[in-house]
Amino acid sequence: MIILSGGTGTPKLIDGLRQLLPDEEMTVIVNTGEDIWSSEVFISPDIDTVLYLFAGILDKNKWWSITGDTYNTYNQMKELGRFEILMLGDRDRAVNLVRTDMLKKGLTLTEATAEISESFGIRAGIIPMSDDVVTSMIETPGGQMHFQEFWVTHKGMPDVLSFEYRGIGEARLSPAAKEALEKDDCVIIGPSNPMTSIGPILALPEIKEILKTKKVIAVSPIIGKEAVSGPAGKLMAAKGLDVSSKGVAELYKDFIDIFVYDIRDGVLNPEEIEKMGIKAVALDTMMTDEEKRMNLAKEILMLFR
Ligand code: FO1
Repeated sequence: MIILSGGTGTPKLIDGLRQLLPDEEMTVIVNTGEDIWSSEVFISPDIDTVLYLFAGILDKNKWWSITGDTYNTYNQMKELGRFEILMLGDRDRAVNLVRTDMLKKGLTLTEATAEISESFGIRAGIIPMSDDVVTSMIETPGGQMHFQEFWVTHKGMPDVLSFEYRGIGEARLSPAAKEALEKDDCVIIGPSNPMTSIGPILALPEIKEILKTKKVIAVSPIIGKEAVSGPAGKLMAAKGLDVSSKGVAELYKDFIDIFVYDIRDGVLNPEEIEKMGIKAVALDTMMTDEEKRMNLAKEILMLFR
């Protein structure tokens, strides 16, 4: 099973899948468009969330960072007048320092992720979407800024005029991701932001053509007219897209077979999805506890049969 992941929605679904599938049967291809350099450390938040999830140390209140982490370094830096965009925990920083050191020594992000994964004893495949640098940059009335600056520093408040995946023109799909996709016919596109979590992965060359040859199930991160969490709505609107599950299906329609939307969605007419040649399935996608995460995962696995 291949899972395209980013943000916090898809990791919740992976948490459900882990209750049903052995970790070694899962390969997660992860967004790197939100990666950021901070105080000489290269942070890859979406990779880390998946790493910590499989390592059993993810803070499942926030769905990022390590549970019970301390913030001594972050606080000391602040006292010294160094404000970091991301509040990075001490253990989390250690992982990111190790990664940065590996990258400086010439390892690719794929190799560094594999080594860190192995150190944690992780049996799932965790692969960055690309070894090239791609960065989600948000254009606001106050100027262009990194996604993390928009989302964390400015709490997603500025108006969004447009956004771009800087570097995408020169970026290639990670060879390891391509190899994993060659070996597996089942793909889940998780309920993550279709603009800044899944969008950068899909913007890479080749991936859409590969997905067309697979059985692909996508889960909508939008219920009615609003994103379950995060800035997906604002970013979709900035691209002139309909902020709805139909808008998400439009983005994925050329390469998905099944579209899962939420049972509470009062706006979506499933016939409109079926007209795109996609099977529409209503499920409970609000993964607020372990049981709900497992139930959604179970229903999705049954759809692959
Ligand atoms: N999100 C926040 O809203 N505030 C933070 O201080 C913060 C710190 C942080 C540190 C490490 C990390 O891996 C993720 C962190 N996040 C934080 C989450 C991050 O901004 C995004 O939610 C992810 O990129 C997923 O979209």
